[in-house]
Amino acid sequence: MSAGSYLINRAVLCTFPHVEVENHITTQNQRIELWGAGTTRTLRPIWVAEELGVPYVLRPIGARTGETQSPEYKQLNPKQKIPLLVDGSIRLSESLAICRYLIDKFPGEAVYQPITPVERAQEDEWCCYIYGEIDETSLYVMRRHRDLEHIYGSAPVAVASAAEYATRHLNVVNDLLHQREFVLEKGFGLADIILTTCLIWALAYSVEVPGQLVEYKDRIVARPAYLRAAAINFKPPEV
Ligand SMILES: N[C@@H](CCC(=O)N[C@@H](CS)C(=O)NCC(=O)O)C(=O)O
Repeated sequence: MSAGSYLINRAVLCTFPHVEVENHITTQNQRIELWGAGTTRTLRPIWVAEELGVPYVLRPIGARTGETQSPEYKQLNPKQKIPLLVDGSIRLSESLAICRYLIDKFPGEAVYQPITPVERAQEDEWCCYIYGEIDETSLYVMRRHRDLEHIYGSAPVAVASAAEYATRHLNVVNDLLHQREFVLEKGFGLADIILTTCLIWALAYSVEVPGQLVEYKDRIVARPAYLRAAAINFKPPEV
């Protein structure tokens, strides 16, 4: 079976004319492929692509469906995680790295692109902080040791502490946003995409989110590109 032949069975009928969801792979295909749908991490690259008008093919494999475990997918991504970007011979995993690649390759006014070393570092500072402290250290710990306790073990103390830890760091971001529309003064960018997807996740997990951040999230998710991306990412597969 080729890496993509399972898609014959998993083809999603997409109502978005600019997004192709293919049921076969052609090796000459140079269009960007985004693998993975259904989670807040897979939402990130789809959202960037929607903001910047990147033409892409969505391969909507899901988390915990076994699809990331297939030998064919393991060949594409030895980490067996989603999301994954394939652009010709380039393969990239890690939602943050994929988003950054798309922003650099398809620059556009909708998403701030840091250029100078200082601009880069300032964006990295917030992306790493939000990703490291809130996504990985807090929310993913809650997911692993509560939702996925059958795999990773139940750890209620760690889950409660992770929720408190998330709130502590969300308060720091809340303070930052007192007088700013976006995480960086220069405008809407990658740090906002990482933050907003974490806020959606945190609220779904009943983590205490400071009020200003809830307002911020409501404002950001009204963006047309977000609405399209969310509809594409969370669209249930048609069988
Ligand atoms: N740090 C990675 C995390 C990727 C990750 O853990 N993805 C999950 C779904 S959100 C996954 O692929 N889990 C394995 C599986 O579902 O089989 C990123 O941000 O891309």
